[in-house]
Amino acid sequence: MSELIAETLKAAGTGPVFGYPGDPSVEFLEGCRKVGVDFVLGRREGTAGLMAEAWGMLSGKPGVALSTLGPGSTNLVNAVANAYLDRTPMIAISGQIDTKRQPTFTHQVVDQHALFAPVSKYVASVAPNCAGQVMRKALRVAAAPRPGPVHLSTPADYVGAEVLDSDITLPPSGTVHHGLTVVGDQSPQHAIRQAKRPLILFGISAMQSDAGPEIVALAEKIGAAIVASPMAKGTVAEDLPLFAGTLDMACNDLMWDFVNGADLVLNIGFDAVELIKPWTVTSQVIHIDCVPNTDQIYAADIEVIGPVKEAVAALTDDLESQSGYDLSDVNTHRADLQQAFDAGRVSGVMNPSDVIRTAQGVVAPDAIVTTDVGSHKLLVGQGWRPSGPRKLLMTNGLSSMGFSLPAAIAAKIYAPETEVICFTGDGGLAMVQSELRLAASMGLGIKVVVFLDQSLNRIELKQMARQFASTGTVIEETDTEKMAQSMACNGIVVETETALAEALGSDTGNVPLVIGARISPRQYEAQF
Ligand SMILES: Cc1ncc(C[n+]2csc(CCOP(=O)(O)OP(=O)(O)O)c2C)c(N)n1
Repeated sequence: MSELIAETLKAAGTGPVFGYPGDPSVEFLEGCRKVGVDFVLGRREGTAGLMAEAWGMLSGKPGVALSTLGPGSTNLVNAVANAYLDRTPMIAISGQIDTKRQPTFTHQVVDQHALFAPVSKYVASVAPNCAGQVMRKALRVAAAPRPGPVHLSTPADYVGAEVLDSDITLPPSGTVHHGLTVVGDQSPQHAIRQAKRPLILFGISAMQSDAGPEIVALAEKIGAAIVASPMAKGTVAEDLPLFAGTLDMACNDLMWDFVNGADLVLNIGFDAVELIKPWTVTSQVIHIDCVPNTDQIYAADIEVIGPVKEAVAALTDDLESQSGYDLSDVNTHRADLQQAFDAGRVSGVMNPSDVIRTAQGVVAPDAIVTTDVGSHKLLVGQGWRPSGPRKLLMTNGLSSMGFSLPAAIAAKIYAPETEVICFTGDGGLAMVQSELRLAASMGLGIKVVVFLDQSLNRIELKQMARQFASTGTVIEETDTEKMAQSMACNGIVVETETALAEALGSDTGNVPLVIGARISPRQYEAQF
């Protein structure tokens, strides 16, 4: 059965299996080896799972994660939940005790179906009599809108067994045009024609559909300002005159004021999972997505349901050019946004926004950048200008700390010739730093920029706001250089923008470089 699973994954082109094995994984590892599916040994199931998630973000195909039974599977839950709320396709596979012992055995046995069900689109056991069909269903369910994880258990007495269902039939991929459903009493075209200040807010599903060119064409035709959701950044070039910023990251009040200034908001592939604050827009909303507006986080009296790229193109074809936003209004907003982004800088120290600006000036334009969770993410999310979709990876659904290093590792395996930069807080790195050893052993020349402030700043700021002491939010400094060296990486601490630029510009070949960027967190205090 293991070979059949591996062969199906190979046929589907899902990439390496990221995982951590145990007893019931032995046959599967051998199956992968025989079939020619690479196995990447993360240092923990949770981080291996996040590598699989990042692979799914990059490739659009399910990333594959593996764990053993019991503690391996419980460790994997976080990554599966991350993929679930980040709308990322994933196939997570865990070993399980022999079927005959499952009902009564206690040691290391947890009910995996119950464990994973709330954070998976589908949970099943793969059995010899249905292996081909379960794998086909797993692939289809993981990739179908909204994409997400499926979890498969592989009992120990099945993994090496002969399969009765050895059918490898892949589900179809790709989208054929047409077939939009419009729900509402009014046509979207009519609502758009009435609008004087239309605004497009695009999100994850627009990115997954590669709808950037269609969004720009629609915006230009109707004069719509464009706002990005964090996980969709790069779908539309941020230097376009109509681009007005990223929602729910740094400078958020300014962004919401701007969105509120629109008289019509077109939510294109915008997933409410990224909303942190309640939706406060009072103007009319049109929901355009591959799934209906079942969340009802915002009210939309018109829904256009279908493949996002095709839906936007069809709408654009139906419309005449109209004037829309005065570009000078968008320009003024952009200047205000830039000023707000740099607000609170302290002179004589390195500020968090300096790190981002410096990095943007040095790294290759097509670099893949990953960011972790914390105060730094809010600045990266607003300030970083990715060169295209899937060029800035972040988790903004579950938002689990410890994402960016495993994501950077997956990115470098996925695109070895592309520069990969990982931004992380010192708290987030401490959670997953053992993966640096994996990066070194695989010769992945990634650069890890650590915002060194000895603080779980995002939480410490909340304590400050309530005049509480910094209890449980201060972390001791780690010697970045020695820590990196102990993981067979290079390490350096920089205190100035010049030193940071030099480190980022250096050629580290295939040895990972950890750059501790010592920052003052004062700017965060002024901003958030
Ligand atoms: C796994 C996990 N635990 C806790 C949190 C809550 N949390 C969000 S941001 C943050 C602080 C992050 O600190 P650090 O990595 O140093 O980044 P900084 O905020 O200083 O930029 C915490 C604890 C989380 N998002 N994920």
